[in-house]
Amino acid sequence: MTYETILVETRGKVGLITLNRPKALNALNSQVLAEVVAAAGAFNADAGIGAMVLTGSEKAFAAGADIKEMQAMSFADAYTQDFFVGWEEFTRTRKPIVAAVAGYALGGGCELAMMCDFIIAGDNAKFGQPEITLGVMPGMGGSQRLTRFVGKSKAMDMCLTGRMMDAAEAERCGLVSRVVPVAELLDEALKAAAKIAEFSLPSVMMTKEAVNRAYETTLAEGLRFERRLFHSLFALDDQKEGMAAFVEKRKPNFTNR
Ligand code: CO8
Repeated sequence: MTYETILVETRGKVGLITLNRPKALNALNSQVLAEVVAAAGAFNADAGIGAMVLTGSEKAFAAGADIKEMQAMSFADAYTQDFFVGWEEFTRTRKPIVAAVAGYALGGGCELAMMCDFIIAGDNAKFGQPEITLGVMPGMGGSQRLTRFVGKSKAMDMCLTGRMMDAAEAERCGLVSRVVPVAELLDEALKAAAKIAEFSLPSVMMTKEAVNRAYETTLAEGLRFERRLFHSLFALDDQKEGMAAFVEKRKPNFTNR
């Protein structure tokens, strides 16, 4: 597939997707959606890839859904097309995706970052759900995922006032896993993804599945689910290899089997 709104590269075992609509601050239109979903799907299916990084530019990760595309849409259009439902496919990507966020991550941009598995922020990052200022509300998960990340009070504050949160506040409240100088952001995110890609892919994928399950079920069910996955990993050569390597004081050689 030829991409026009994103750049797609591989760095070793890491798939790198860069949102690339600089004139619109990476606003997310239907083409961006189709291309990001296709690129993530292709990396997911590629046996040579163990993890991905999704990033934007230094000025904007993404300044939201494309307001110009949505502006004239009627209720019937939005409802019958189930506008933007395609992003759900992105959230079903089974290999880990690290969001590297610099600059604006607003509206759908903040929601897209939250669809990734964790967020590393540049120190100039600004997060917000400003949909209320446009006469609408979050529509790609902001009211639900942001609330789970930061709790009700701050999510209400963000969604009802439309104010932006800087990187330090985002780290303090658990929206991002770490903040790094913006000049080092991509390297740090690639390093984190490369580290993940060194591990046994089945254990990486099950770990992602288990952490995500914590958001969808009770503690008792989640613990049972985790234990079943944990037991199942003992069926793999990689468990034998990983533990043997520790005992023999050498690096493991995982084969994803
Ligand atoms: N959509 C379309 N174009 C945009 C967007 C956007 N979200 N954001 C910026 N742009 C465009 C501007 O229109 C401008 O284009 P042009 O040069 O042609 O006028 C260009 O990008 C540069 O932007 P600015 O000149 O405004 O740049 P500034 O540095 O002055 O300001 C801001 C940067 C503060 C980020 C400002 O651009 C801004 O406020 N942008 C809009 C932010 C916003 O409201 N985002 C939320 C959008 S709504 C949303 O995401 C809903 C998600 C749910 C949808 C799901 C439906 C089911």
